[in-house]
Amino acid sequence: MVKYQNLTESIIKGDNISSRDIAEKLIAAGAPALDILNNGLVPGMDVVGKKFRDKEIYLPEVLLSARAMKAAMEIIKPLLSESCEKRKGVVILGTVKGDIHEIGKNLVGMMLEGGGYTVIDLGVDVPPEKFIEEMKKHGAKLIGISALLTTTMPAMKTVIDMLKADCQNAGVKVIVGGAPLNQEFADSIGADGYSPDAPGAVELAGKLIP
Ligand code: B1M
Repeated sequence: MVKYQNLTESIIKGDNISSRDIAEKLIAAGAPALDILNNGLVPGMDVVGKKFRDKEIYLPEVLLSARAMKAAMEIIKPLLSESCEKRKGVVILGTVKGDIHEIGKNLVGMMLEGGGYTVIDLGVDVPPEKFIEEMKKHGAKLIGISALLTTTMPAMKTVIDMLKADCQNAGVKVIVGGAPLNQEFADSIGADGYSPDAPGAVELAGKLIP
């Protein structure tokens, strides 16, 4: 009988064959998709993040773990969307222009989906005007921006400034996150919220667009 812990271990090991297989077995055993995400996948990536910070593992291992997480997500994602009967608002999500880091952004997206939001993921290296364009297209009330490079953080302010320049966008909120950010930076660029992690982003969404 497979357990969430087995899935966590496959993520830490970076084994995409096992992670997919275990996710399939958990689904077959009746485990809810959201529990698989919260109790199996996220704890695995948390460990990987800590090990990387402590220099116990290096970049290739982080990338293997991300691949293992993606493989399991392919199995649970369709069920994750179905599991929330009443969808909440739409969130436009992306990594800021000039930045191609996506692992943290993807985690945030998955957790928001799991939390009942419809996520329009614009991917990486997203131009400021694209955030605004997609927000309007989908009638979204929340934009989430991720940045992992100190050099790309200022481009987050460009999105916020463009948003605020048009009074028709009043009521649209922006949340930001990414390893080099903090609350002080978020405040300085006029963001409506900052979270250091993916669960915190879901909490923020709940407060800003309940
Ligand atoms: Co790069 N990289 N990287 N990298 N990379 C960092 C960020 C770096 C700190 C490594 C280092 O030097 N120690 C450094 C930045 C230094 C700086 O800016 N001061 C760096 C650099 C320099 C670079 C390049 C410039 C290297 C080069 O080419 N010379 C280059 C830049 C390319 C570009 O973007 N234009 C580059 C490239 C890459 C790879 C492509 C190889 C790869 C990315 C692969 C991918 O994403 N598909 C990569 C990786 C993997 C990393 C590290 C090792 C790991 C990042 C990661 O995925 N962490 C990173 C080192 C580090 O962070 N310690 C590093 C795991 C992830 C789960 O955490 O993204 O922080 P994180 O997300 C967290 C929270 O931050 C938060 O929730 C997540 C989950 O809890 N969060 C949000 C994130 N977004 C959020 C949004 C929210 C709310 C919360 O609301 C919207």
